[in-house]
Amino acid sequence: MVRRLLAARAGVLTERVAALAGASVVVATALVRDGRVLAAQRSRPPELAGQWELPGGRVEAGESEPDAVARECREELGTDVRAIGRLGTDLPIAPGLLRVHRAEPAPGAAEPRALEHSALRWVGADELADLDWVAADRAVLADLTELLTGR
Ligand code: 9L3
Ligand code: MG
Repeated sequence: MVRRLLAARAGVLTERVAALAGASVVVATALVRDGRVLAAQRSRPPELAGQWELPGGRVEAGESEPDAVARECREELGTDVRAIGRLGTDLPIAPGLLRVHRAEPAPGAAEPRALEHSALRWVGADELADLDWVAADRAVLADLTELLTGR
């Protein structure tokens, strides 16, 4: 409980420091359905093309992170999701920090489509290691495994 409180405080602090420093926050979505997470294969930029990621993008000014998750999933996947909490810790990336949010499909949501990615794939815990993940997302694989297996 105390640890969770401290972690939450630390999260708020990093967010404020990042905002003050002008660093951008990028959200990534761990969309889970039937025990699998949705992985998306990047189509750009050339140095990341072909690698897999948790879909998402930059949080816009004045936008909450859960709203950014929902907007990015509508833009990139053409589907509605609900963000339901953080997964793992803040991960340093070139433009600032990456924060992963767990999400579930909104009721009646359309099947995700690769509107900006090269491909999509629902991945089970035992297949996570098979994908060539972008470096930042590799750091969240242990947390993802825990999430998918309930351990
Ligand atoms: N990024 C890394 N892992 C992710 C996401 C969604 C994004 N799971 C990095 C790649 C880009 C930057 O964050 O350098 C912004 O992402 P986007 O707007 O190009 O998707
Ligand atoms: Mg994106």
